[in-house]
Amino acid sequence: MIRKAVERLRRPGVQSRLKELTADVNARLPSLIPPKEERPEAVHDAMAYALLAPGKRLRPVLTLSVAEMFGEVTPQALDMSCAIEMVHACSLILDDMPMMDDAALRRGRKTTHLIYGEDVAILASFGLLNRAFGLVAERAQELTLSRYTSEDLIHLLTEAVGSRGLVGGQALDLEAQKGEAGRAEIDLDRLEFIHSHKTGALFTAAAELGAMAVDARRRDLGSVTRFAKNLGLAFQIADDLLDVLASSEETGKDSHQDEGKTTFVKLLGVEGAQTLCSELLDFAMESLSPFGRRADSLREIAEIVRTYGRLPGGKT
Ligand code: GRG
Repeated sequence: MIRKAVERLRRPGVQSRLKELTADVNARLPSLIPPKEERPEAVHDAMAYALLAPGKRLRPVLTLSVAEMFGEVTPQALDMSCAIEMVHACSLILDDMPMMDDAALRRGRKTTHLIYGEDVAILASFGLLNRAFGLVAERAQELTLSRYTSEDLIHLLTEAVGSRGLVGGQALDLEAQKGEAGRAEIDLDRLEFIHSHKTGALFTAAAELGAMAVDARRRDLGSVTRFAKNLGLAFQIADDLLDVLASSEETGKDSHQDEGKTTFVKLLGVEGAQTLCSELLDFAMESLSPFGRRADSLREIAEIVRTYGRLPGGKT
């Protein structure tokens, strides 16, 4: 079944559709944040610097591919996908800061705090986060949905970001790093918890938001959630693999950043991590079976993640 899916993906149409969706996101993002000339100029400039840097746009394209599977890419779905990218950019600014990962390179450029200072970088990250929530609230109110309220959409994002989502995963990740220097050994269960929150939660919210924005049936939403959870965890494992296997020229960010951390690669070895990544993607693909050919863009996203984890050069 999986082989058949992969053969279908070789059709040129699917890949070019993902490229079109990526282009739609890139074209829309600049108009959704305040202009750099508006006060406070430094914060707005830093927001644009972090958000418009050349990222892969995987999460917003996931939102749009799900929306398209159940309906179409509406202007509301497009803006909500951009809101997801804003949350992601916010998390990257914070993650790169000295008190967290202390990274110098992101998306092939100096990290935001190195250009603008830590004070402005923090404010820019909150500026992006706030704009993301505002945008989802504005667009959700324009929708007439039979299955979801606008509050459901906003609530989805708040849960994904909060202490039961990204914030929680990051907190436990930092705690684990401190523990390694002194005590706590971290096992696979705890690592899965950390990454399914730190990384998986935003993938899941991205996909669910796409489904809810076009009023997908609740039963179908469940399949989308299963797909995105497995995809998000697989993506984090692929990211761990790249940290070991690829150079910073290839990834556009610092390599060997995870040296002091427990990662899937450290616990399972390169081959073990590759196998787990691939198995999770197979599970993800299985959740798409009710949707037939309509899910081809999602299958392609999963294949991109599979390739990303295998080859050095998952460049942004
Ligand atoms: C308040 C939003 C918020 C977050 C605070 C800092 C933090 C909590 C969480 C960190 C989340 C994080 C940065 C996880 C790493 C996920 C990851 C693998 C990022 C790389 O994603 P890519 O490769 O990046 O998609 P590009 O640059 O292509 O967008």
